[in-house]
Amino acid sequence: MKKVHLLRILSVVMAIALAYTLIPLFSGRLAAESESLQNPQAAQVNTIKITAKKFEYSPRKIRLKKGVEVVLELTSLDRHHGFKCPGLGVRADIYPGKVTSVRLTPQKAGTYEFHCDSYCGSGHEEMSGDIIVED
Ligand SMILES: [Cu+2]
Repeated sequence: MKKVHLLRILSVVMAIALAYTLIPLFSGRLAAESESLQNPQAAQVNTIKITAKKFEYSPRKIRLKKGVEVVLELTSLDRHHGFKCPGLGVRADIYPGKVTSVRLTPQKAGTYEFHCDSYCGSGHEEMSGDIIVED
């Protein structure tokens, strides 16, 4: 009799513990879903993949919209390169087999040159491209 009573208490305690773990999970998910319905950009930030190799970037021209956040995903196809865009305050190292993410929200329209700032060989000085920010 006493044992049955104890088991009943234990199962109630466990049910409460389970509810406490599951409810925040569910409500967190609901909040995230309703946020993405109200503001699609909160859930979806545009990603632009850029590859680097001796002695060029692909793509060489990147078009962005003023005030719209993007993530640049940089990777190298051969060796260590740099990615420096002084006009937008961006600098990163790019390695083969690794993705370097740079988050950026351009605030001013214009053309911003970027280049490799890690010496990579005879064509290093010409390794560059443009980020074009449009209104
Ligand atoms: Cu270089």
